Amino acid sequence: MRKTAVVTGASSGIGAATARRLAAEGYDVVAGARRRERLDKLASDVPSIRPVTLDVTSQESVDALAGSLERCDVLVNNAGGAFGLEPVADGRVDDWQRMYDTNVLGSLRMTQALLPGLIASGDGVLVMLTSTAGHESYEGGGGYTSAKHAQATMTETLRLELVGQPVRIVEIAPGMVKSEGFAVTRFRGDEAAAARVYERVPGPLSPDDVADAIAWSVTRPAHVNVDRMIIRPRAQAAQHRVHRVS
Ligand code: 8X3
Repeated sequence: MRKTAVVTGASSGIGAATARRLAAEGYDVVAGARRRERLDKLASDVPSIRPVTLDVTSQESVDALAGSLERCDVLVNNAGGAFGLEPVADGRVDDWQRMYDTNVLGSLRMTQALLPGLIASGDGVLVMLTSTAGHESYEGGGGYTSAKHAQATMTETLRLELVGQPVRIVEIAPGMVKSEGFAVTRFRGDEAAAARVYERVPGPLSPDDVADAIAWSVTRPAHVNVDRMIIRPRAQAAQHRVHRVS
């Protein structure tokens, strides 16, 4: 029997790379995202990817996806993002709401809906895509870092609450990843500002690098739980310590 993996935020970046990689590992992949045309394109190249329109901020949408599954062996909570870079004093409440609703509550909705299936599979794996921002703070990142800290803490809590159950709880915390969209969204569509984030950095991570870490973690034997993997470019020693070539 083939295993099924559900990946959220699968229309681009880390989510799309993870959907492709898990399909290559032999999983039937349910790829969820709001942008259906992009999902259809992804699925048209890979027959074992099933595209599903999904909005993780909608309980109805999450429940509809859960109800359509025959089984669920792996859940990758990847949907989320960063919106805005204002200091806390000037942060927009609607940006913060959006960051909490996607990164934190979106992961909660998906986890609650799919956890029974993960446990029933006999060896479920739940992967939370957090970020190094879930473990460090930086100026202008208050909304995103606090949402990612919350998501990281939720992951630890789940591991504590579920010990003894046949489900592994994995946190993948990437640093600088050059993926279409992430920085552009953060800079409210300013592509030039987004491009400057990666300027002269010799080798930021790619979405495939992160998908590789996810695939490795979920394909370990059932008794091996990769608690947390922090993965950064060699050129990034810490959030503020990025090597740029001159
Ligand atoms: C993204 C990493 O460094 O922009 O999750 O916060 S960072």
